[in-house]
Amino acid sequence: MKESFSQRIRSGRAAIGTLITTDSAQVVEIMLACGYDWLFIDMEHATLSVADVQNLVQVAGGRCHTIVRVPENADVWIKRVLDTGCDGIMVPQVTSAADARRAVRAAKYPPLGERSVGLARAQGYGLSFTESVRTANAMTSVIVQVEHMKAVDGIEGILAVKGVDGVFIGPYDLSGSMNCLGEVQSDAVRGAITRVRAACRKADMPVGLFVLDAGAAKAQLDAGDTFIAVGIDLTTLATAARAALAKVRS
Ligand code: 3PY
Ligand code: MG
Repeated sequence: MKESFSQRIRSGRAAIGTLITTDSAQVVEIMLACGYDWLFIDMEHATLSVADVQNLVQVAGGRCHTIVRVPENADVWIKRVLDTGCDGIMVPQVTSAADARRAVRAAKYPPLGERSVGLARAQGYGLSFTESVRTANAMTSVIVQVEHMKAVDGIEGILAVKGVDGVFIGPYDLSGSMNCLGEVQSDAVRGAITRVRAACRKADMPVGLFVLDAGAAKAQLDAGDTFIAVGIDLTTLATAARAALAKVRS
């Protein structure tokens, strides 16, 4: 059986990903050619539909892990996204143990949760139903986003929820909840991140983080993050395009 994303982020080998926000097979192929370990496909802040997500997951074709951020913590999104055959979900704005339980309930089949049963791509359109249902809970990762001070304050409760496979810190929303929007390198935000990281380490929970700037990513890995997402497809394009033009014009 292939390695699950959960196993990967527990393996000790850093998993480096990037955000995919465009409905572009070419972008996925480029990121695969670059060697990214996982794709963070974003439905929360992008225009991607469930059909778009399925196309992107098909293009990835199991060559790297695909984790899809659902628009919100709701079973109507979670079951449809998981039925595309992606490797797991990223759930935004998990601020309490109850939120984490809601995500697990929608993402894991009984007895661990109450995931609704489909006969879609993830189940081989019914052809591999028995096998996929048997392995789904182990193979499907539930990553909860800690990105609000309420979540930082309640981190131990969130970490105690069975079925949570990893914690992913969202520094930007976290900074907003601390009244210092965008100041992700401020002492206050860094302090909150350190608290979350320490709690995760104590609970033996993989922890990851989003960084816009690749220069900052190495420090996060050194601090103990086991998975990170560096940059967003369109910001990577925007930054490179502006830099190229500036170079030519200078
Ligand atoms: C945030 O920084 O708020 C994020 O959600 C990054 O993924
Ligand atoms: Mg966020």
